[in-house]
Amino acid sequence: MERFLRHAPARLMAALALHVLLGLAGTGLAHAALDDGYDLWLRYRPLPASQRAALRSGVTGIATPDDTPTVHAASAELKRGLAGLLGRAENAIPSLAQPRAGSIVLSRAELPAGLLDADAVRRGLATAGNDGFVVRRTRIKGDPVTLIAANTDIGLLYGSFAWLRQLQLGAAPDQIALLDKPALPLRVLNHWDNLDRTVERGYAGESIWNWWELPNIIDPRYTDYARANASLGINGTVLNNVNAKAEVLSPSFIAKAAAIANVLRPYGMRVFLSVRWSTPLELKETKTADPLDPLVAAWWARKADEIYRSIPDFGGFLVKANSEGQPGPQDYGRNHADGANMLARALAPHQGVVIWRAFVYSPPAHPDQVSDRAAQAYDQFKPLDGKFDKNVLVQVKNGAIDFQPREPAHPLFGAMPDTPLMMEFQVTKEYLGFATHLVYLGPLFQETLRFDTRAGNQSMTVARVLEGAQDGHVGGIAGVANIGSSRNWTGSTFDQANWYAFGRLAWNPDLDSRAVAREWAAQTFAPDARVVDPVVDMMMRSREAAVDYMTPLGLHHIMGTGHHHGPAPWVDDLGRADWNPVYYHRAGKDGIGFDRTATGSNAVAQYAPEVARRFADPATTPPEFLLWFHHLPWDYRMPDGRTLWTDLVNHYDHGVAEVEAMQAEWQRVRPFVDARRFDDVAQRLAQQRREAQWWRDACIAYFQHRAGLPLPAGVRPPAQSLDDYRKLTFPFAPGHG
Ligand code: GCW
Repeated sequence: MERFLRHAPARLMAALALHVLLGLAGTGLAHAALDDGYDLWLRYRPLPASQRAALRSGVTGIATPDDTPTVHAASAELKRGLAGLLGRAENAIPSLAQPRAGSIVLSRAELPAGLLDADAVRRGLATAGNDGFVVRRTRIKGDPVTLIAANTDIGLLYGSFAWLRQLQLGAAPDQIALLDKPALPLRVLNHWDNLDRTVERGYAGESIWNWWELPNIIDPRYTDYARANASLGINGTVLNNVNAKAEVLSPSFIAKAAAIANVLRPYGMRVFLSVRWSTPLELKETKTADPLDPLVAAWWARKADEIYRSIPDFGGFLVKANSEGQPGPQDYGRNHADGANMLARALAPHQGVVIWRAFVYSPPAHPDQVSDRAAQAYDQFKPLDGKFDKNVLVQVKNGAIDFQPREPAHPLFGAMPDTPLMMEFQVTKEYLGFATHLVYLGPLFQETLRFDTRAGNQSMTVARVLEGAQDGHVGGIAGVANIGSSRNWTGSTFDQANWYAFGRLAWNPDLDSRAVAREWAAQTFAPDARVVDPVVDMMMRSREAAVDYMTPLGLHHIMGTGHHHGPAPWVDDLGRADWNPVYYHRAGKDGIGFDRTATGSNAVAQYAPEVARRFADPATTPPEFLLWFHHLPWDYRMPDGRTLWTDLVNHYDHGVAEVEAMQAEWQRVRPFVDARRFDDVAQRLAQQRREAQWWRDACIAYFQHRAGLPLPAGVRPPAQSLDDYRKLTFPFAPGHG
């Protein structure tokens, strides 16, 4: 503390003084003056006195069925959490051989004798499956207890975390009754982490995997990573970048991955690896990488055996093939199914899976013959529906271009009834302001998961598609991680919320993103409406704000070349036409937007007929997708009578105004948030405000130049000339990997 105070800048000191003045010291709010964000949402700060008293009598000890590593992790977490919430030492909460009055009882399969409502619990467990749980206040032989029951060890761990979450949210201990289970079996993080510890599209320091020091040096952070993920129900992690190196399958890297797997295993997390298609060829162990060559298949089978000897519960392979220059089966005239199935057969004897990415788009055969990038994944994969082996999942990005601030759901969802699909979201904010901008992604995830594909002419949301509602092929959900070596894991406090929201929606895709934001804010700051209300309000307007100041009305991919930082709608000279922003917005004298209707690329026809009909007509296309599907004249009339040009400019202005509103809201929480995090967020918001203005100014300057129109009345002209914006370069922007 003293050391901190000596070095604390004046603003921190002032905020600390304010905490003392407001009498917040000792309430758990001011306690957080030193909060560096490491604890994430698992902070377990002391509850207010009245709640502490209510909880105390129910925490006389923890009775567990046995001490398997996972049960041990559950009881350790309960001790840590309860000690924190009660302001006690962990050893004040003993492990018990038998339940006693006021104890917490973990019960797997066999329910304790003398349980009051055993039948109700049994009914709950009958529906809880492998990962679910039942939590309730009840009695054993007359003694009051908190029962956490599940069919498996991991269910007990998830139930423990769920109970602790309720306590952190301020729920009365005797009111908590939970019955929950995940909707999807595979809930996986994808790390785009390279073996040299750089992270592609990472904005939170280096990779958390210290590959160099592994396998003999184990960073305790790996355990905290596992705890955080298990608290959400995330049950798998792909350790390395999909732009994979052959070396990841060398014996030394398998040993490193095995060391990580050993740490993660008790927390129910399985390890996966991204593999490079041409690995055996590059390691010079085969003469080709043709999937139909028996020697190639035999190599992969041997490699799988080798991996499973070190990692018996290895999850499987994630593959980016024939995409953005990566090698793949098409190099040998084979298709994606040929490639995926060959790997699947190597993994099948070990119950492993292949997750094959559908993020593919090819360079045009002739420069003047550019096909629509948005249509290509569907064109390549739709014909392969039903051709994949049982242990293959096809992983589809949420939209057909690339993790833009807004995209309509990918047309492959609903179009592959005979193939289990994985959703791929990007939790790291490659196109949404890196870790600088506060953009809560919950609404983005929710929007896609609730998109109604109308597959089979019936209501069929993307979430139901993933769950296998179409034809019983159950898929999963993946999130490209935003986690790194920074002390607060994600580079900024609010980016922790995106990890949190991904995990919660992976568990239950029907959760409401606002409710998830409330949970996160209460655990991350304090369960106090004076903090939670303004914070949640900021979060809920943040994504739309970013869409407005970056790419309103369905615009997309107009970011800076390579790093994707800032606006660059003018770029028209890249190696491939479909990498240029001008290809995506097509702004000219005649109008703006990408015609994906029958008069253009007709990508709209890839959606189910009802959806396609709606998107084919500008009058029935939701305004937020207007320029995604249509090329329209600048004087096109929007529903409220304004011209498209005026509406576009107004959106840009609104985006900037929203960031200002977020800044004002953040000021309101100043008395209730520790000085360190308060200051960091305030600085990031100020930078977001500057960058939003830059986006707005540069885009308006450019589109005005293309349209040749005057600015709508009352609109402030951009601060600088178009040329000034065009000249900006960012050779050292992060995330290149
Ligand atoms: O979003 C783009 C990124 C690439 C990424 C690629 C992909 C890992 O700009 O950095 O590569 O997508 O998803 O494969």
